[in-house]
Amino acid sequence: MAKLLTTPEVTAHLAQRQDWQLVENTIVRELKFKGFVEAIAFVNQLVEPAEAAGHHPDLAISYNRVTVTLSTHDAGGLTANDFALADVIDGLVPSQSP
Ligand code: H2B
Repeated sequence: MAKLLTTPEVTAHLAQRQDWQLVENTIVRELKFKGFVEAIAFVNQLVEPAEAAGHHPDLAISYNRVTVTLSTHDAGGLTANDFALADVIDGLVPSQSP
């Protein structure tokens, strides 16, 4: 099982990722899209890399907003796997996303 990160390690990872916020023992990014179809299309893009990594985001969709919450459930907190998946997700965000 992946090792839980220490608080300084989490702080250092977050310092490099301005779009992610620490919420309790998770990291969260909120994204806004043009509409529902675009939001769902984005979520669909996450399926393959999440499956490939064996690491899955918690997702909440509200019309054109997608809230992505990452934590390692098996470890009960944040591990390197969460920040690796955050980087994959960041790479999928359309640059024109408002
Ligand atoms: N995703 C996340 N976010 N955390 C986990 O602990 C986790 C997962 N565990 N996806 C994986 C699946 C595990 O249960 C399977 C057996 O690989």
